[in-house]
Amino acid sequence: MNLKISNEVKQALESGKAVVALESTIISHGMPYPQNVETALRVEQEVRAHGAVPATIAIIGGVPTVGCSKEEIECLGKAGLTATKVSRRDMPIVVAKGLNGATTVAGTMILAEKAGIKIFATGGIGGVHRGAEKTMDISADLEELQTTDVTVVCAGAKSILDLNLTMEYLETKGVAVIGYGTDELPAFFTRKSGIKVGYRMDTPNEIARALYAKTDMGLKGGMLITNPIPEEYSMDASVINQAIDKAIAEAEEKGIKGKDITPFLLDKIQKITGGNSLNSNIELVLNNARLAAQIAVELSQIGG
Ligand code: PSU
Ligand code: MN
Repeated sequence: MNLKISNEVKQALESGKAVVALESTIISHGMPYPQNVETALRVEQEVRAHGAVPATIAIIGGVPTVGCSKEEIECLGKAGLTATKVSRRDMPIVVAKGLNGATTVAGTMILAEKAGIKIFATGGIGGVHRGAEKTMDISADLEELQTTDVTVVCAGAKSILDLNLTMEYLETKGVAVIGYGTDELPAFFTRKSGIKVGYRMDTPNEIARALYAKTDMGLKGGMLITNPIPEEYSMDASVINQAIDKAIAEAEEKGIKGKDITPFLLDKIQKITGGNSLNSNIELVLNNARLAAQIAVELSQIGG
């Protein structure tokens, strides 16, 4: 296949240096322009500042690209919701048509694995939607964590999802959910959800050793590392939950479904809560980039 890996990323991988994958749907569909582009570039800086090489992943003109340029990031950020959101099922279509595509967590994991990148940082993952017992809306991100050898560092999941069902699903799929410095699953904008994670780990080294053991045992799939938003940026749970309920009610009213629902809800929540939630969102992504870089450095030191 035609996989374009930037020179910097290629050299880092060849010399066993730490590399962190970054997704692009968060740029096009997760935040408004121009903050999305500014954030994507700051996230890359944060990864570098902690000793790893960033690899932003997308499909550019039909070419799966690992290590996007500033211009490519700018282009995806400007395109916003008009860029194609690429999860597993969309990938061959976007490649065959020669389109630009922003990769989701699942899409980014697929390309990161092909490039040989083990660690990936993002904001929030997709999961089991509220009401999934009727709609069967379960993000392909969860299946990908079962089968693809990439570990995702996130701030938990937003309560646009059913967090209990998301945890049950991951357990069924054999995906370990680790709380970084916490026993509780973080809920993206807030540090707590009242739901227990599988394991608590307190250092990047502890996480790297678990990842090393998984690879060493030949166990397929990734782990999910959940990193609570820093206290000073966390939001008031009732404010954010009200915004989420309102956004979900509007999506139901408008009959929004399938791949459009997550971007619709993210956009609505941002509009309802204003700059507040955007700032929290930016800070938690930076926080995850930092932890992912630290884990990647530890992993490269133990030869994983
Ligand atoms: N949740 C967020 N921010 C995001 C996403 C989800 O809090 O940016 C994006 C990610 O790219 C994720 C995708 O992989 O949405 C999930 O979409 P779906 O539910 O359609 O699988
Ligand atoms: Mn879905």
